[in-house]
Amino acid sequence: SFDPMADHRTLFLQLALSVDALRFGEFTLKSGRVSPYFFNAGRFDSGAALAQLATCYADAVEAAGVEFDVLFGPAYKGIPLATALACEFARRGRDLPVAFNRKEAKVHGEGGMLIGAALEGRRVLIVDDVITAGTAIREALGLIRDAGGVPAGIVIALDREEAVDPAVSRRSASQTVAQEHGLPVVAVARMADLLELDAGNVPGVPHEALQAYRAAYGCE
Ligand code: OMP
Repeated sequence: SFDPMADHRTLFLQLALSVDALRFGEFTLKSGRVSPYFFNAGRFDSGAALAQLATCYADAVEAAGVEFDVLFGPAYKGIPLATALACEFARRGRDLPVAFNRKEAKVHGEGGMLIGAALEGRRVLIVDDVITAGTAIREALGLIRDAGGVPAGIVIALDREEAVDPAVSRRSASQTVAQEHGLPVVAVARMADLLELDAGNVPGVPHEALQAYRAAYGCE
């Protein structure tokens, strides 16, 4: 039978549920919004889990056809994600440079805020965990431009597809970032995929609470 969800979406959501990276309850987000679900990329805390997650990211990036020269993982959550993705691309025959930032400026030693490959003059793909209001992604774009890099796109595991101010606009934060910066925002899975998976009756997923949250804050 026809599966309307691309493989990497289903695989990622099932993987996230199995390692408890996707949890349900009551969570206060960075934006202050109270959400019935939370995605914690820190639960991908073993080599095997990170490797499987990286295959999902790589499949999503390849399906989207984004062109870039270097991977960038924003501190902290993006660091293992970009690194694991670089390993996965190498396994697929493409050895890509990878870089990340530190959060605290270092005054001794090598100094600077960036670690790893140079960004200057290169097309940079940001690798991060989740987008809600887009604040974290905007910060990463600033870091890359300050280092002379050219942002080429963003890949995240989960697009929560939330409108920043639903009373003003129902456009999602990811759509807004994509339009403002003229960049592709690639998500391995989206809130809509979670609801679709849920429609298949996954135990423990509070369908009505998720639907209500999406009706209140989701993009159209
Ligand atoms: P924005 O900066 O609002 O896009 O939120 C993204 C950040 O919020 C992530 O990098 C996390 O630090 C955190 N977050 C999660 O990790 N998982 C979620 O499900 C939701 C959030 C959040 O606070 O919105």
